[in-house]
Amino acid sequence: MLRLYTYWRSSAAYRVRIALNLKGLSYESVPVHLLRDGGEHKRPDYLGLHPQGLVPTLAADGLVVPQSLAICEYLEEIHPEPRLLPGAARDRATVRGMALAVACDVHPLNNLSILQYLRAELGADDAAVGRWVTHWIVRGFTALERWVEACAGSTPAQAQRACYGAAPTLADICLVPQMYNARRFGVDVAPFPRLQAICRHLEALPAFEAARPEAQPDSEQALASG
Ligand SMILES: N[C@@H](CCC(=O)N[C@@H](CS)C(=O)NCC(=O)O)C(=O)O
Repeated sequence: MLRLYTYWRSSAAYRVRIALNLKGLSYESVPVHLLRDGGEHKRPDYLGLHPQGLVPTLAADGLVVPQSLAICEYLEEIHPEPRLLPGAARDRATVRGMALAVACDVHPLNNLSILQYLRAELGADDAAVGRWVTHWIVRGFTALERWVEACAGSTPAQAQRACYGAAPTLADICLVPQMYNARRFGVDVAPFPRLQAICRHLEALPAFEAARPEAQPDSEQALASG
């Protein structure tokens, strides 16, 4: 049985939920609340699973895998279909590049502990934190919008339903949660029409719909409705 340590609003966990759903793998969700009691991810029992104290973590048959992209690649290797990475090495390189552009160069800068540090250690107020988050998301999305457009090449526009081609890949698994973050932080995403169109299309697919934060059993919405 696959067990996913997750938090409904965590975009890194959202990536893994999409990957599991796309591959049709059932899993048990173990909620790790990032805010309650100072953060359940900082407890010794969780640190025993994930030395960095971040979500998500995947546990399966005695194996424990921290880091969302390592988890997605592990799932890809043990359940190759449907593919999250294209068949040709050159296409895989592009998809991995796009995924890393979000996962390494955008997402960490709007992560909870970074924003807490800005507030507590550097004295940033809400407005400054908002400017910080917006700056890094806009910078990352500007590049990704251009990159996705360049990759569209000669394919008809409707064939480019995802970041790279028609089918969802690891790049989309990173983009959709980051778009969720952008909206949540009130970032104006109008300058990114391609990224928006891709997200609209993907968010309607069952695998993405079931992975969205508000659909999780530990979401504020789910807990409020009992
Ligand atoms: N690179 C990591 C990032 C994980 C990460 O930053 N998780 C966030 C939630 S999206 C977290 O646990 N934050 C807790 C904190 O910053 O204290 C991954 O892809 O798994």
